[in-house]
Amino acid sequence: MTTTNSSKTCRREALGAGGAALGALALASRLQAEETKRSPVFIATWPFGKAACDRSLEVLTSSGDLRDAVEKGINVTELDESNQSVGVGGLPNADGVVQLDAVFMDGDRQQAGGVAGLEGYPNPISVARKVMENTPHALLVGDGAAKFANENGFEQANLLSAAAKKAWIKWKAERKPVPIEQAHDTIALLGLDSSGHLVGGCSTSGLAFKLPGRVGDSPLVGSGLYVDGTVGAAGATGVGENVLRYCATFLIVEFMRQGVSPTDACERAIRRVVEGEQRPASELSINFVALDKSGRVGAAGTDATFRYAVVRNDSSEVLKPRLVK
Ligand code: SD4
Repeated sequence: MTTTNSSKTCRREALGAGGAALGALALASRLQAEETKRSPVFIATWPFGKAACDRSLEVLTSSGDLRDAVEKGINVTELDESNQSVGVGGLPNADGVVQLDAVFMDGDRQQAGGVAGLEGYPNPISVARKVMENTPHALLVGDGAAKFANENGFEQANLLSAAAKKAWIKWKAERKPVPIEQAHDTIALLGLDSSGHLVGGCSTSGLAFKLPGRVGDSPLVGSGLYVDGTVGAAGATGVGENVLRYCATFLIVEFMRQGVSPTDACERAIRRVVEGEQRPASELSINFVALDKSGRVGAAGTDATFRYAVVRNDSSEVLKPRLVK
């Protein structure tokens, strides 16, 4: 009897414990379901990134397609002639020719496509996406990139605005180095949808009056942009040479993989570059945005003027990043 009683007691306790375990499981799966239904978020470099992210959210809301959302958001900046570092209106190279760089990445199996030194096409991010989707390659350059754009139905346009031409003529006459703050304004835009899918893009005309053929960090996977669907994404703006030699956005994602927050991950990458360069941060002009898979965002930079935009269902704002000195 005693045995039976105690075995009954044990069974009851076991059932109780089992019930608690079942309850915990149900709670965990509900939390997971809520987690996977998180609000979408877009983050982009510079204040003009806000209009781009607003557009991204609009496209995501109406189409549900995150790739479209990221592409169309970046298109807004590319077509804004007043932005002198991206797409139409971008400052040209030393020969007076606008050469554009862009990369598009889908974090699902690190799919990527890029174009570098592309001339005559106003939306390099769209061409980059096509490279990713329609070719087995990850990067097309120069004439090959332009031929691909043409064959895929992209329309050509004059990219050299009157203002950019004027700035180039002045630069040629004076041959003075361009202050870096005036020479960069690249857009890197990262998006996370409510199912946890991550996509990003980066688009630029590169540094003003660069040597013809010079390619910066922006179209290079792991430099101007990196998206790992299992961890998070990061994007860069600033002096490409100081970003690409350290694969800085790859580094940021790797820090996030180790559990570091997006802002701290950006700062750590900057510290790594500072250490490698043995120069003060203030000389480097490198700025980053980051987004992890759970929707946390962050940014850090060495330029006091750097700002970034974050857009969610219930907010759209321009924020001050952590300044690394
Ligand atoms: C480049 N990183 O080509 C780009 C320029 C840039 O904001 O970011 N401008 O080096």
